[in-house]
Amino acid sequence: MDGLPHEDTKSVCPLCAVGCSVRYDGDVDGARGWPDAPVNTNGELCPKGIGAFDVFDEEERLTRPLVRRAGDLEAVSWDIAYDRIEREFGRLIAEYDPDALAFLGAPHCTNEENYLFQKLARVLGTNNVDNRARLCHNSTVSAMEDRLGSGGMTNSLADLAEAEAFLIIGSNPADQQPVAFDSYIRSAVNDGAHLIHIDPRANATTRLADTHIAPRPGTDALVVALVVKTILDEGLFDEGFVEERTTGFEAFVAAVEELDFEALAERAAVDSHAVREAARTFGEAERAAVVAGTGIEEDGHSDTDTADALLNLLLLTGNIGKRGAGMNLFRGLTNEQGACDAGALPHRLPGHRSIEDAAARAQIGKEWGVEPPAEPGPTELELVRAFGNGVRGAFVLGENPAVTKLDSETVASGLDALDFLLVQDVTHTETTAHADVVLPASIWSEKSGTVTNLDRQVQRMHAMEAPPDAARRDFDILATLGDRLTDCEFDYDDPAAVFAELTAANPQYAGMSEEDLDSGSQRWPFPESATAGTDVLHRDTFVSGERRAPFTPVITGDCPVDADDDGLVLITGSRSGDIANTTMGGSVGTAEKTLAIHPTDADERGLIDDERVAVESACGSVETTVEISESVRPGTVFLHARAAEPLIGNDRTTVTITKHT
Ligand SMILES: Nc1nc2c(c(=O)[nH]1)N[C@H]1C(S)=C(S)[C@@H](COP(=O)(O)OP(=O)(O)OC[C@H]3O[C@@H](n4cnc5c(=O)[nH]c(N)nc54)[C@H](O)[C@@H]3O)O[C@H]1N2
Ligand SMILES: Nc1nc2c(c(=O)[nH]1)N[C@H]1C(S)=C(S)[C@@H](COP(=O)(O)OP(=O)(O)OC[C@H]3O[C@@H](n4cnc5c(=O)[nH]c(N)nc54)[C@H](O)[C@@H]3O)O[C@H]1N2
Ligand code: SF4
Ligand SMILES: [Mo]
Repeated sequence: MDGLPHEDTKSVCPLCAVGCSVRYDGDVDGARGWPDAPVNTNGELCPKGIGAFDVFDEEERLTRPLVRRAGDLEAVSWDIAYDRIEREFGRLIAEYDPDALAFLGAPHCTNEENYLFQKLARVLGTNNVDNRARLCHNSTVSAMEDRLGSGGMTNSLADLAEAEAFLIIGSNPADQQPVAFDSYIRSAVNDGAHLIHIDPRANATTRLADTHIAPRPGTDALVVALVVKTILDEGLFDEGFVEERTTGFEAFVAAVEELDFEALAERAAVDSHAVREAARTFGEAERAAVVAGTGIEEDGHSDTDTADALLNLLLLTGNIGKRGAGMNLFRGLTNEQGACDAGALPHRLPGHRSIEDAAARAQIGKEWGVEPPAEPGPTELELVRAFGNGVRGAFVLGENPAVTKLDSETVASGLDALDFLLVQDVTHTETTAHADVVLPASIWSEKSGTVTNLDRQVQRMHAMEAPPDAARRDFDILATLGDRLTDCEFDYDDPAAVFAELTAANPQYAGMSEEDLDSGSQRWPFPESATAGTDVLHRDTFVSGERRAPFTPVITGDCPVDADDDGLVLITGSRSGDIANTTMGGSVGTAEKTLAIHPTDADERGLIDDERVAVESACGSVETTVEISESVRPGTVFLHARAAEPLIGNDRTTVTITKHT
């Protein structure tokens, strides 16, 4: 290879879930889009996307399979590596049972790869398969699944441009999903739509907002309940929708009436007037949309209070099942949606069908020759917690749990306690350091297949170059492992053959074909009879099959909001789930390493701008530079997620700050 990708081959940007189309046009300066692409319809790319071909440093690539011998990882042939995996997996299943294995997969990988990955796990006899989509948006997806029947973004990016009001909460799309923000939301706001931003910190998204509400971290559910209370008090709700499409309204109203507006506003430390104004803006709009991100998932906890409060708001105002509205989860990684659609989830088969659905299991079983087990597996975090204790062997596909799951010490000792760890990655990571076998895989530009973006569009990737040296495509590795480790059919010529099987196993993809995808995208649900997928979900009935969705209780319970006397609540953001900012890029920029602190808190501690300080939490400490800023609220400090890593435990973090001596 000449080191550069082939010109004019089309693929999908690997750097976030917006799913912009990219190609290499021979210009060494970077990737390009093209007009009429499915998402970036004017051919626009954000600066990150333009650099998509430079994400991986060739020097750092894994190019040979590695096997641990006498403590060291040694380069070996593929056959030797496969033999070792076959032996170890076989031994663990014989000595324990298939549930002694865990499979952590892979929003950086394609739909076909995730499908093969979960098929491998299930054919071996375990539902211990999950992917890190869980970590980013767990509570929002669970709340949506429970109440609406689907965790998928309810609307499309294109129809969001019709919204008259946006409520963006715990999300900073101006920085994190720039093309979605600039091409769809910014244009609507420029045309007169309102933008309400709820975030304890002002960021790039706030610049476009007409209202910014900065609650105490962790009080979002409460603030949304106050918005709901105003809408009810002022009669701004959609009576017709409530009557026809919801249940539990009376009990809900009774609970909201009980709320003491001023006391709760004080608890969240928000301005009552601003909350009421925001409620009027949202309630009076004909079409109003919620955009939610990882900020309402802080703590890694799985409670769904905020997501439930937001769904209550949307049901109350009739903003579900129509254009320019809905619950729009702005996902993070390129194929986070697709990894879930393909079944890399412990409780779901391909197409989000419950693992407990006997008919679905039987249908899949007919295709595979072996039925998947009926018992749902644990979640990714539960699996990681069980490393070395219940879980004896793990297969990690394109993840870096040593850094990104739980606190790093717990994970490191768990990884060491495993009898056998297989990692399939493109580079050395903190996780490969614990591995028994490392398989050198492929990056996005070396592979073909499909990925599914945040607004449910399936798009096709085409390989532009070959993997370096002895590295292989993820797809080929997974097919070989399936062949070697199981008695089932894993003999696929190419990703198209797997996509055909996936569309048979996943009713939401039924009727799609890789060939048709070449001329654009196809959106799920895509029933075979239709010529196009559904852009707005829940129109006449909810995906759950029900005509009505329930209101849920209003939760205003204790919020873990205050630090003790000297402490400050740490908020993090600019979460780096992507390859550029984490393993490959290695570090955050200098500007992002600063600790944003409010002038009042800085004064109290005698801190000045650019001063070096130590920030300490119960888990660890980091050194950083002070940046006095009104972008954060008093009582909180902000640090880039990557820089904050040593400080984060399993709960909301409070920190103390001392001058560096
Ligand atoms: N401390 C901390 N924890 C976090 C976050 C944080 O910022 N800080 N962010 C959270 C978020 S939002 C996310 S999404 C997760 C991310 O969690 P992870 O996904 O575990 O983190 P990454 O570093 O993106 O790991 C991805 C790995 O996949 C490899 N890779 C990339 N492309 C391919 C491919 O095509 N094939 C294969 N086989 N490997 C590939 C990369 O080299 C990298 O090692 O972490 C969450 N947890
Ligand atoms: N450039 C770039 N883009 C990316 C990524 C990347 O690494 N780099 N990663 C991708 C990935 S994997 C993901 S998951 C997405 C993440 O994208 P976002 O979900 O937008 O993630 P963040 O910027 O980490 O956090 C969003 C906001 O949540 C706020 N927040 C913190 N605590 C609270 C709280 O209690 N309440 C409220 N309301 N807000 C709070 C933070 O201040 C921050 O402004 O970005 C994707 N896009
Ligand atoms: S918005 Fe996301 S998908 Fe689009 S170019 Fe930027 S990083 Fe790539
Ligand atoms: Mo993420």
